[in-house]
Amino acid sequence: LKLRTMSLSQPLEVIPPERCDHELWPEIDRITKEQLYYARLEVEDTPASGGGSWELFAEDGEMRLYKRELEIDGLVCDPLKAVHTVRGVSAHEVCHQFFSPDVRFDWENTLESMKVVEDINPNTLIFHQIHKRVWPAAQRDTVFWSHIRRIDSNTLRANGHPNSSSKPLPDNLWVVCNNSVQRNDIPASRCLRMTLVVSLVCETYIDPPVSDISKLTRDHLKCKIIYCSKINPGGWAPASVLRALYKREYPKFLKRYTQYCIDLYKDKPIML
Ligand code: 16C
Repeated sequence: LKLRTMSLSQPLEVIPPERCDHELWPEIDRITKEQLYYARLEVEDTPASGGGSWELFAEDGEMRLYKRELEIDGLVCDPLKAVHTVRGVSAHEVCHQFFSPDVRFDWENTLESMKVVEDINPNTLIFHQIHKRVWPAAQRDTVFWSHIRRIDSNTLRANGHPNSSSKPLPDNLWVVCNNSVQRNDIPASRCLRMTLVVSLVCETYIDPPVSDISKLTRDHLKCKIIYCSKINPGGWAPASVLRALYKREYPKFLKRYTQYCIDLYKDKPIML
């Protein structure tokens, strides 16, 4: 309970790249920025990674989910991009819950087990997760680093987009990036090792604006959420089952996860 309470309110220290000497740090820094750029490209104007255009496959209110069909060595690896807007929570809060290991079982229902195998710095962990088995395929596991950071306006401008000048800048922006890492010391045992690159990019907009920050309430918070994933199943999985599975599960995940954040924070002080 103590850990949980702390994790909800404790502000995260943002570690500048030059202060981390872990061998993975250059990769973590580069991939996080690349994924941030990729996530913030507009679906309408831009190709999905690897070319081709995004295809809308699910829509519910503000939530829209797009996919692109891609097969690698006969395996379905369709990239996904989901956009959603919710009110009552900040980008920091939504990203913090996604990163934090101590609440993962509260919202993630694909898991059989989860372990933090390395603590790189306060904003970066390496996870080993064993996912629930989906019949008739073999069980999967994943090993990935997960990194959370706040993006300041200078980084955002340097990371700019062709259409960025016409878009309003968010009041703040956070990103969590998860990316597979090869770890020969963590055997896959009875599982097939899935690989992934996942990003959760959240933008806070103060809407309607407040002139006096002390008057800010949760009714002023609008959070734009962009969730992107590229998953390689890592071995045989029937294409039709896989596509039916993700078309059903990603919208459920996004709704469940955002509602979880809204419910969790509704009576708590705002963590901007
Ligand atoms: O991003 C999410 N969670 C993070 C923290 O756990 C992290 C983990 C991502 C991996 C989630 C994939 C779980 C799939 C397990 C079963 C695979 C069986 C394959 C065989 C099927 C015949 O980043 C939130 C994750 C939300 C997941 C929604 C459900 C996705 C369903 C299937 C995904 C496989 C896609 C394969 C490529 C198209």
